[in-house]
Amino acid sequence: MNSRTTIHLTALLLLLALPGPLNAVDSPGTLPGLVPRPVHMQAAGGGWTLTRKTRISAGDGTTIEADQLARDLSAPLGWRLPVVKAPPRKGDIAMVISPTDPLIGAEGYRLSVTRDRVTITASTPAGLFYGGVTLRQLLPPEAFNNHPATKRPGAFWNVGCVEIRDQPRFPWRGLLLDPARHFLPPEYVKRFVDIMADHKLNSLQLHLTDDQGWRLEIKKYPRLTQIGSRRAESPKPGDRNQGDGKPYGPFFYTQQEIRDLVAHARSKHVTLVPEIEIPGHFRAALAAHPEYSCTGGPFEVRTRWGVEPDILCPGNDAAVAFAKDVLAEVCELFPGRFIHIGGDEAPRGRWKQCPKCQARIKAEGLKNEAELQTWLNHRLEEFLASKGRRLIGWDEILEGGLTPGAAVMSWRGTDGGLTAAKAGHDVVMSPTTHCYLDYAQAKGPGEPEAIGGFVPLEKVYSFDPIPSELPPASHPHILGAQGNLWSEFLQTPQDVEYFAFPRAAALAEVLWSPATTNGFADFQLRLRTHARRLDQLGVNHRK
Ligand code: TNX
Repeated sequence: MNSRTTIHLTALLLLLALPGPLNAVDSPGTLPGLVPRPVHMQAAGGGWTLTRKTRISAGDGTTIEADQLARDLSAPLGWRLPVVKAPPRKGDIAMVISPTDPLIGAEGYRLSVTRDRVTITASTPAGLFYGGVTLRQLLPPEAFNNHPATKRPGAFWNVGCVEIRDQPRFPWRGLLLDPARHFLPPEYVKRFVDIMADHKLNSLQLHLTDDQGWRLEIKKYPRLTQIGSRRAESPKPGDRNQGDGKPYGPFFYTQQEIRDLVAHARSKHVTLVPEIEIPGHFRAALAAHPEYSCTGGPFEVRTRWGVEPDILCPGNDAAVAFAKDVLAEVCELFPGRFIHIGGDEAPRGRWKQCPKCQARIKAEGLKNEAELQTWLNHRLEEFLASKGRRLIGWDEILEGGLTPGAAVMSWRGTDGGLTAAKAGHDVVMSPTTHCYLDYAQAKGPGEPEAIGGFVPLEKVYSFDPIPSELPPASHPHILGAQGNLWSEFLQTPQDVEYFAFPRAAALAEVLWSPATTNGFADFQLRLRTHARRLDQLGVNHRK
């Protein structure tokens, strides 16, 4: 490299590192740092300006999304864009529902920015919402702040003219939060939903129960939260085999808080997927109800991480009824299609010794304990189907044979998902290799303590949820993927955000953008702009 190239390179790097001007499209023709990258984007000359006179012209059926956009922009603007049921004037933002547009699927949109106006067209409210998210990303990063970006009245924001046509590659674009190990207050879960929606992520799994805590109010069984929502202590930071001596809890979500969360998530087009672990990771439930175990207990809520040998006793009719009762209340609270029953890491040793479980195996003609878990899943699946819902579980539910309608979340690699998809089951990919956002993202003394593993940003970005061995006819069975923020070592919302970002932004792009357009270098370049949005949002992202 000669010295001239070096100077040019240095100048370029300096330019990239400097905080940019207020408009996000730095010059016509360059790509603004949109994350995830849209399917099609054509920049043109000139621009549109958001001023004090800008209104949102809401076409038929668009008012809710128009109000949402006005609300999302009101904090950084310091005023609320008026939403009007009138044709757009020069300078306005127009929202249009066009139900028959074949070019935009269920969640797709077109966004047209001309000198005269911005037009967002979609065939559904979700599409309009995502068009709004893209428009906010076209504005300066300050558009993501909670406070007015400027004190100057009538201050304006520019957007370069651009035509965007966009739709997601996958319908399930998910993350998992684990309030069972370390609780996250409902207000924080709302904020997390907002941040997800800003990345066009649309599915949030809540891991509500585990050995270390039961975090959901169940009216029929008040002991679940009276006993199960607290533990005597937690593992000590720095030495997971020692206790910290600090009582933890009671922490749980009331049913009212869940209803409120569901409504909030719905407004951001995020589906909440409740996970109730059955039959394993069940110790907090057994502390409250030892009668549903194989041995009868007594038990305490687990105070160390790891896998618990005592699990639900499927040989006992009352225990099966208990599981269904819990799921009945869960179905009342969560309107989404899928109910997650966990199913992972359920050691079957107790079942081997349990006369009731052995009697069940015999009576039902089952081969072994793995088939007993399938038998249990079958009961749960029928129960959920009777309420119009579908069962999803971790890939262990494949071991004794899958029940007919079950969907699989593949975490121990992608093979389980591959097998299930080939057999005609729906699959969400969540392999530890690419999707475990609780694993370290970098090495070095400055990095926080983590559970183990190593999943750097580039690894997440390189993920393709569709295994190359899967025949094209089965591709539609891959619903998408999910990044998991298991929280043994994520004690606070700040920890969650540090582990989530920027990796969740990479996953969002994997799930939204066409596989062919993705290039890590291009993503990294756009991430510079996107990191400024995360700063404005106050997200504790890894820099
Ligand atoms: C495995 S993934 C688990 C979780 C842990 C996680 C830690 C899965 C279905 N089970 O219980 O929190 O590893 O990375």
